[in-house]
Amino acid sequence: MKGKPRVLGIVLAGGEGKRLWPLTADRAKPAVPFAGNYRLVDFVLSNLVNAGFHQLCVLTQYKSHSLDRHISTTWRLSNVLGQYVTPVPAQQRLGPRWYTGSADAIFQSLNLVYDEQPDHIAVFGADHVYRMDPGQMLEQHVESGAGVTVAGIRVPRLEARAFGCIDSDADRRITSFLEKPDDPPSVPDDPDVTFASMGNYLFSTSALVEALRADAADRDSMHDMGGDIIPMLVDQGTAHVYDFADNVVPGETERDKGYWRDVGTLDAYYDAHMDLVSAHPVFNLYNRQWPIRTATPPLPPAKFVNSGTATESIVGPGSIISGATVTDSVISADVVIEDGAVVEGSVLLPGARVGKGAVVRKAILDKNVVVGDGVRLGVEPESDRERYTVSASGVVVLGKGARAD
Ligand code: ADQ
Repeated sequence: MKGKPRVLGIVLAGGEGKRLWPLTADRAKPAVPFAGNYRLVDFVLSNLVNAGFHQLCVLTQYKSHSLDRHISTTWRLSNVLGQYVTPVPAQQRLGPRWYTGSADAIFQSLNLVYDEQPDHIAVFGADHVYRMDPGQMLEQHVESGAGVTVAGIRVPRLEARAFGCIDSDADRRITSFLEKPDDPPSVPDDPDVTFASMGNYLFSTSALVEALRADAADRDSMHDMGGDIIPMLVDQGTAHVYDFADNVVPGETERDKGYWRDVGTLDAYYDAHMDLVSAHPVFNLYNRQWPIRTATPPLPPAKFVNSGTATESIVGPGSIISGATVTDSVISADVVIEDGAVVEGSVLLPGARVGKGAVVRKAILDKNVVVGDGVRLGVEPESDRERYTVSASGVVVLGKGARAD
């Protein structure tokens, strides 16, 4: 009888996330809080763990303290069953240099592969909000015998410049892979749609190790997974695509099936939050059959006093809404919004404070931001631009610990 294939999961979590500044001023992008309770990395880890992938390494580098701490305190699996989620900070094992790219990050960490000796390696990004059962992708990967299987999704062609763009034949073999092209190709049946890489890959171990070694010896390479390793395997004719549209996740609804967001920019981060707050949200955090996992701090329940209200909103534990009106917003844990304040279409991260009579509209307030009594944010665009970060679509963003007086 053939045993279950042994899979090592490698989560790439070393990215800087420059376009999410100021939320990434003090933390790695995968550690950015999301949806009240979570950090971005919780989505990929939940998908992998729910699918039974229980040997996972998370490669970190940039400002990784809060990410390392979150992973080691929250994601403790069973030692006795040989399950682990380990943060692996850059260690300079091959000399005094940091990771030069995502492929170099894995090349420098090959000791993890030699230790575990897996049959296959799942290399997944850490910056996306979605539900996916990677077990179904693994089945296709094993059956096809491909060196690598790349998860693909249809996206609007205009957004595809940020992605690897895939063309494949009837047997799902990738015939062309263009990393972030200026003029993305469209799918045959729709000129406005591109088939894009989700940045999630399943490799047979030997294909990955050989590709990484060849890449390390190539002085012209950028040592990037999407830019160098995947095109190399496409040229060798051994790369296949897995269509995310075929993925079936227990408990998903017609409405949230196929949901996947790259929250790489402030606007995308903001929009993905707005996808959570309606009565029938586009992304359903309440699917218990495929839970998004995390650990929440020991806080008391949320409290609403002095006729304070929150509608079409999520409110985290420990938060107090006192005589304030909150609509269309994500209020994380331990937030206080005081009497007469109005919060509309906003995202408040843990510990934010909004003073009496203040107005906060279309804003992101990072951890421990204090908005003083009577202050108005998102009301006068000119003065907001002078003092704060304002995104392309007009979201006002205050970084960790900032004060608006
Ligand atoms: P990007 O997301 O732009 O495109 P990248 O910036 O390399 O690619 O990030 C991929 C993942 O690797 C992220 O999770 C990031 O945190 C991590 N990462 C980046 N640099 C790293 C480093 N030096 N060390 C460790 N981890 C690092 C990729 C693919 C595209 C695909 C999109 C989908 O290259 O083909 O379409 O993801 O979002």
